[in-house]
Amino acid sequence: MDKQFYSDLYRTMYRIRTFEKKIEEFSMKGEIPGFVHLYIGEEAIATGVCANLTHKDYIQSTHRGHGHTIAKGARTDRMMAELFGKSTGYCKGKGGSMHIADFSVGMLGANGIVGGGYTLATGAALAEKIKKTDNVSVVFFGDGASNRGTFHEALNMASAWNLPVVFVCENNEWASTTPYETTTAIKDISVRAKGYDVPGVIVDGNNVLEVYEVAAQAIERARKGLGPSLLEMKTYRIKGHYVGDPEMYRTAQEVHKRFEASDPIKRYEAQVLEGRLLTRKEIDQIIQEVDEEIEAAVKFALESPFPDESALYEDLYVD
Ligand SMILES: Cc1ncc(C[n+]2csc(CCOP(=O)(O)OP(=O)(O)O)c2C)c(N)n1
Repeated sequence: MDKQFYSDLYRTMYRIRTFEKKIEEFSMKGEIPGFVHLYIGEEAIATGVCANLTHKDYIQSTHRGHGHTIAKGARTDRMMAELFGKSTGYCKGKGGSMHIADFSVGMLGANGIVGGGYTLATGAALAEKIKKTDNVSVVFFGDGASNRGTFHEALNMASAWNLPVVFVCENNEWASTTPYETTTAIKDISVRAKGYDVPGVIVDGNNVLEVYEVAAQAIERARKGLGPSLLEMKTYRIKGHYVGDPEMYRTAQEVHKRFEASDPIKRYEAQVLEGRLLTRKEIDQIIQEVDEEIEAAVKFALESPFPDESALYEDLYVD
């Protein structure tokens, strides 16, 4: 791996973190309409997985989708504008956080329906198989979503039909206000892979290099026509379920302790500095460039117009 590889991983993770912090700030001020779910603390997953994908590959995202969208290569200015409800946004300001998609980079969409992505990603994989390409499809989902019936239906079909799709579970230990163990009978979601005769792997989801390596194997397997895999990324939800969540169900100390121990950006920074893969100066340069990019994205969003009233009934149906 060359320097570019290591700096791209840092840039993507830091870009997601910085984007999310801005969203939190403006959402708390009431300037961003609707619900927003932040990806802070989970950046290594989207970053490590998507580093293995090209724009011809697909991803299907979730309600917590900004990180996936950024990691797949979408533009932060158009995302920011969408979140502010502006006409320059990805959905012309009419969709908001949970509907952002960018087909030009293979990002098929966020999804407000928990567990709504499996069948879409499996369908995309089936299309690629029929077209005889070596493109793959990845579906991200939470631990809560793994208890939806669609998970089992899609994984079974993907395995039975040997489809190029990778199931990436982001086990952050929470589903809204509900802790993992109260809703899920098994300790590890990855063991469900056995029931569908596919590889199931547990990954440290806060270690971007480990995520990258395990995802590389699963994606390669899918590209070669050897079928799906289930990857369980162990992580932790650092922020409330949504911006503004009073979080009555856990203590701030508990969250602080977990973040201190597992912050994926801090951990990666230590790895690359220790291993002399990047210098402090190179990291600071990335930080400065990304800070400028996100400031410019906010400016773009703030200066863009809201959609015109006449656009209310446009784009409701796709031919
Ligand atoms: C079908 C459906 N049921 C319930 C909800 C409400 N809801 C939104 S997010 C969420 C929790 C999802 O938890 P998880 O899948 O673990 O993802 P996380 O929020 O932890 O990333 C729920 C229940 C929904 N949006 N869709």
